[in-house]
Amino acid sequence: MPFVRDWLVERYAAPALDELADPSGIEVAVVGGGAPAGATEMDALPDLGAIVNFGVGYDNVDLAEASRRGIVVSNTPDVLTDAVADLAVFLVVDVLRGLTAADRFVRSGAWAAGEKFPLTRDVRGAVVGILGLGRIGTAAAERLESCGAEVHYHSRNPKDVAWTYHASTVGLATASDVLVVLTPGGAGTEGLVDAAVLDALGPDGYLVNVARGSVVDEDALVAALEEGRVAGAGLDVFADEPHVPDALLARDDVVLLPHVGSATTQTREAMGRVVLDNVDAFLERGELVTRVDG
Ligand code: 8YV
Repeated sequence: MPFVRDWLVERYAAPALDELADPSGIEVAVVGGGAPAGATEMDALPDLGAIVNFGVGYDNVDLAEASRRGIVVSNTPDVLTDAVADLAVFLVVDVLRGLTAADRFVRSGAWAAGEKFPLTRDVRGAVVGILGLGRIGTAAAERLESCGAEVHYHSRNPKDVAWTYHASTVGLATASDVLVVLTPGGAGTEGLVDAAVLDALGPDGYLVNVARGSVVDEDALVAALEEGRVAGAGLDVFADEPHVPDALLARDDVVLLPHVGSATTQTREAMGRVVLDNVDAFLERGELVTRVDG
C-alpha cells in the first residue's frame, strides 16, 4: 500500500513500525497486507487506541484482544466489492473454459504444431455454488447469473434472494459444478472446505477461492486433485502466502493468482481513502467510520 504510506507520511509524518524509535504516543496502527495484529503487536504500542486495517477481511487482527484493551478496529468494506467479485467470476470462467491453460498451450507451440486444445465447458447452465453470500458473494452471484449460470448458495441463514439455498457446505458442494469460496477467514471458517466437501464437489467439479487460504484444507485439495476426485481449481489465496505448494505449481488444471482480488489502482486508492478517513476520524473525534464490531 505504497500510496497510503505516502499519504500518512505527508499528513502525519507516520513512521513505519521498523523505524519507530519510541512507541509511546502512537494511537493508531495502520495494518496492511494481512500482517498480524495480535497481543504481541499491541504490547509493542502501549498507547494504541485504533487498528485501521487495509482490507475488508480482518482475520489478521485479534478482535477479542483488541476489545479487551479498548482498542477499536476498522476495515475497508464496499470499495473492493466489485473488483473481488469480478475476479471470482474470471476464475469461474477460467476453470470452465481453460483460458490460462489455453494461453500456455499457444505459448508452448502446441497449437502451431497442429495439436487441438480440448473442448471445455459452458458457463451458461453451470451450477455455481457461492459459499458465503455477503456483499462480495452477492455481487459475484449477480454477475454469474447474467452469464447464464445457475446460482446456489450456503450461508448461516437463508437470505431474501431467489437463488437456491443449501443448509450445509456439503449440500452446496454436491449440487455445484463450481464451488466459489467467499466466506470471511478466521477460526470460524478454518478448514471449512475439507476432504468431505471436495468429495461432494466430485470429479467433474471445480473449486474457486478468492477469500482466504485458511478456509480450504490445502493438503486435502492437493490430494483430491492428484487423485482426480475434483476436476481443478482457481485460487487467488493460499494457506501460507506467498508460498504456493509445489504440488499445485506443477499442475495444469489449476489457475494460480498472487492474491490480487482487490489489486487494481482504482480499488487500492479507494481502500486507501477509507483508511485515511478512519485515521482522521480517530485522531479528530476518537471514532472510526467503518468500525468492525468485535
Ligand atoms: C488485500 C484482501 O489483498 O481486503 C482483503 O481482505 O484480502 C485484499 O483486499 C489485502 O487486504 C491487502 O492488504
